[in-house]
Amino acid sequence: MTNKKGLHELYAKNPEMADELLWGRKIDQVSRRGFLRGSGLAAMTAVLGASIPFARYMPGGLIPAALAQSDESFSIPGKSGLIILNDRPINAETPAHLLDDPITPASRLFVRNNGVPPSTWDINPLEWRVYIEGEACERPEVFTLGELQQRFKHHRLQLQIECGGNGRSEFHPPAKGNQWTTGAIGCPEWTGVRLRDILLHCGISDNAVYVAYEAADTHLSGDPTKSPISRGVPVRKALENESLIVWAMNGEPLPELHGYPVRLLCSGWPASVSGKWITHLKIRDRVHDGAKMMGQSYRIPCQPVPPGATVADEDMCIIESMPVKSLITFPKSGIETRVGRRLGVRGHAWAGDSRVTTMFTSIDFGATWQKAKLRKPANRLAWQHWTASVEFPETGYYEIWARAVDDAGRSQPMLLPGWNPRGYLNNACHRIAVMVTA
Ligand SMILES: Nc1nc2c(c(=O)[nH]1)N[C@H]1C(S)=C(S)[C@@H](COP(=O)(O)O)O[C@H]1N2
Ligand SMILES: [Mo]
Repeated sequence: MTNKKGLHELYAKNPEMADELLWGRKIDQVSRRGFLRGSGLAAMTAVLGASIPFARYMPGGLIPAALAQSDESFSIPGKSGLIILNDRPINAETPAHLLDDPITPASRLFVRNNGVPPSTWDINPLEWRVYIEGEACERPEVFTLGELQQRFKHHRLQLQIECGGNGRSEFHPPAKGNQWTTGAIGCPEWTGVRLRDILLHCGISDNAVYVAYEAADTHLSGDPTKSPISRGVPVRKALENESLIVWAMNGEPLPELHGYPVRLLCSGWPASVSGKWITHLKIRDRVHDGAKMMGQSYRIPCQPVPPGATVADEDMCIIESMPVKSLITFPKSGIETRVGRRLGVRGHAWAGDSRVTTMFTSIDFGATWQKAKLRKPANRLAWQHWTASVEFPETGYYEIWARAVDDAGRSQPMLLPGWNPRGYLNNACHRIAVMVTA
C-alpha cells in the first residue's frame, strides 16, 4: 500500500527535478557553485553533518555518497531519516523511533506540501509582507515581518502539528492521498506573535466568522489564478492564546520547507490550517471558501458511514480538533530483548485541542492494560511525554500497544476508527513488534 520512493529512484527518473526537489531549485554544473554559496550549502552541510571543503567542485545532480549509501532513508535539505511519500509536491514523514526527542528538531519534522513552495532563499525576511484584510476586518493594514516583530509581544510555545491525513495508509478501502503511516506529526517549539493581538489591532467586526490565510506557494498546474491551499479557522480558534504567527522554530529561522519566513500555527487542528509562507490573513464574514476548504477536503461525513460509501459534499463536515493519539518512540519496532529483563518504553501523547489524562500500554494485544507515567504538557497544545516499563513472561513474538485517553474520556481505538472517504483522523493505537529470546 505504501508508496515509498528512494533517493536513487528519484535521481534515476529525472536528476534535474530531483535536484530541484532536494535542494530547492534546478542546479547545473555552474549554478550549483552559486547555490552552494547560499542557503543550499547550509542545507547540504546540515544533512551531512559536516562542512564540504570542496563544495565548489561538486557536480550538479551528484547524490552525496553519505546519503546514497544509507538504506531506505531519504534526505531532503535539513532532514535526516525521513521517508518520502511523494516527490511532486514533496511529502515526507518521520519513522516513529526518530520522533523520540521531547521537542522535535527541524531535521525530524514531516513535510507536507500541496503546491510548489515559493523561492525564498534570496529574500529579506524582514521585508516580507502580510496583509490583514477581509470583509470583517475593520482597519485593514499591511505589516512587514519586521514590523510584526517590533510591534507585538513575542511568545515561545511548544505546539504539536499533525496532518489531518496522518495514518491514512491503514484505511480499507484505501483513500487517495499521501499514504501516511504514523509520521505526519511533530512538536517543535515556535516563536512568534499571537494572531489574536494582530486581529484585535486591526479590528474584528461583529459579523466575523472565520480567519483564513493565503500564501505564496503556487498551484502544481502552474496556473497562476489557482491556489494550492487557502484554509482557515473559526474566529474563536484564531483568538486562542496559542494561535500564533511564527518566524522561528526551535530558535532558528523557519526552514524554507516549513514556511520561511513566516507561517501560521493553529495547533490541535489538522495542520492544513497552519498556513506556510503566508501573505494574507483575511477576517471573513462567512466560512472561508478557499482551496481545500470545500467539497471533501479536510472534511468527514457528518454522520458515520459504512466503509467505501460515497458521501455527497453537503453531508461532509469540516474537521476541527484532531482526536486523541499517541506514539511509541522507544524502542524501535522489531527490537529483541530477553525474558525476565525489564524494558523501558516511552513516547508522546496528544489530543488535538484537549489534553491527555491517562496513558496505557499492553503486551497482550489489548487483553490487559497497564497505566503508564504521563507528564504534563510544556504548555497547552504541546504533546505529553509518557514512560512505561514492561516485562515479558516467556520467549516469542510480542507487540507493545499504546493507548491514550483524553480529558473527555475518549480513548484511541485499538485497530481503526470509523472509515471516511478521504482517510482522515486515523488515531488507532500505535503498536511495535518485540522479539523475546531466552
Ligand atoms: N502555504 C501552504 N501552507 C500549508 C500547506 C501548503 O501546501 N501550503 N500544507 C498544509 C498541510 S496539509 C500540512 S499537513 C502542514 C504541514 O506543515 P509542515 O510541512 O511544516 O510539516 O502545512 C499546511 N500549510
Ligand atoms: Mo496535511
